[in-house]
Amino acid sequence: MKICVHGIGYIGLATAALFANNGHDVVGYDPDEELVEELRAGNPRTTEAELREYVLDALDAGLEPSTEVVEADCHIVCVPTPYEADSKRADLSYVEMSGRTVAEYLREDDMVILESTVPPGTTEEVLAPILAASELTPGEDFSLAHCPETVLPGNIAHELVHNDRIIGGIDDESADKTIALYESLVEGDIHRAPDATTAEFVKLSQNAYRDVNIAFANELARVANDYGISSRDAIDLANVHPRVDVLNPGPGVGGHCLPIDPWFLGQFSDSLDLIATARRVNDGMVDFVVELLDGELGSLDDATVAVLGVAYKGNVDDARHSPGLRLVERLTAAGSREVGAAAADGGQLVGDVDVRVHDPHVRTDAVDLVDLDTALDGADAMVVAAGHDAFRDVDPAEAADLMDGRVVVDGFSILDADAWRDAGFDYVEI
Ligand code: SAJ
Repeated sequence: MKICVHGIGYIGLATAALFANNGHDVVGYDPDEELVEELRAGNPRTTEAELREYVLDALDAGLEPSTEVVEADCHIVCVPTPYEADSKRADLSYVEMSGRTVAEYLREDDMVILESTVPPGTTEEVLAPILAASELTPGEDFSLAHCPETVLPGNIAHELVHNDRIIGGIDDESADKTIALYESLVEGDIHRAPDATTAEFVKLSQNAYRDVNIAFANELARVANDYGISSRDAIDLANVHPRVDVLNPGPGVGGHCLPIDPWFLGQFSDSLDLIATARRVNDGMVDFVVELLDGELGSLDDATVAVLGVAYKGNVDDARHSPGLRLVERLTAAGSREVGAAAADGGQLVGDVDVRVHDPHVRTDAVDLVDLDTALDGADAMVVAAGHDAFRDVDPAEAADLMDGRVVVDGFSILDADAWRDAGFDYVEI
């Protein structure tokens, strides 16, 4: 089939590669000329080694990155759906723009598939009317379905092929055609949703489920701290029960999915309660880290803190919405230096915190990154804010030589606690 993938930034590129590696004639459209040039030169932006190989194979197989849309048997929309932080609503402008573009190129019997993560109702209520501007009728003259992506960053090449997929069409024939297409590509099972809105809802529910479960672990961590016990020990023991599986607490939830997608469930519903609370619990974990630091140091006033890790999770290079970045912001932001209770209620207002940031994987303009020794040199405290394996190798004796203070807050419980304590550190884990 001739396929046109709209948006080849991240998931779109992987999706375009999936189709090209399965013998389809694929054009990957993106208006970003630099991105298209880089791909044409054989330089995909990903740092995932397997995905890189997978994309290079696809380019060999004829995947054509392009700044031009083409007529195609199937248009797959993989554009971003950023969220508006204040309103917690999805910005659907890229989906709408893609819809208008697809409408210009649409022919009878073509297929249109939306893969972007969107609020329930988007395929039927937003995209279908825009595509109808082609003067073809959705569901009658062309098929339209939602097939959400589910790949885990860090393991994209594998999950792209092996994960189950959920597909919901705006009518039965749209679903049938889309299911047949994906069945020819993936090794996971294809599950038919009753309609496109359900497929959209399912994708958001999966991420909200994970977010709520992480919030539960995070709340346990805060409560355990009040009782002076280790939440990790407690969770390990709780999980021996056959029907209990508590996730891992940490300094918060980052990435472009979990901190955002749950809010999309509330785009056309007023019923979010637990899901919204979980979001706040997870976002509040950065304050918990600040409280721990403040408590261990006696005061954060004029302290020097080394933050290790601004990736949103371990061993990835993606810093979007990361707890590490939020922590840096929280420690340095002028208006947010109240620790614990608000200053007016007896809480303490801390002075300037000198924050040094190190991350071996991330490249970002959001913060100044320094090497490990520079970060630790003269620091009063060190915080592990991303679970990179590389941090396991930080030598406590060398850290003790460099640092002024002896406080370590381990957000992911990845350091060897005994080794750090033996080197004289006050070691605290979340
Ligand atoms: N995290 C914890 N504790 C845990 C697990 C995760 O604090 O026990 C944190 C991580 O450190 C990270 C955040 O949660 O900051 C999210 O990481 P993640 O590995 O749970 O998920 P993502 O965001 O990388 O990918 C998720 C996945 N969704 C689910 O697991 C339900 C992935 O399958 C989706 O494709 C992806 O969102 C997406 O694109 O929506």
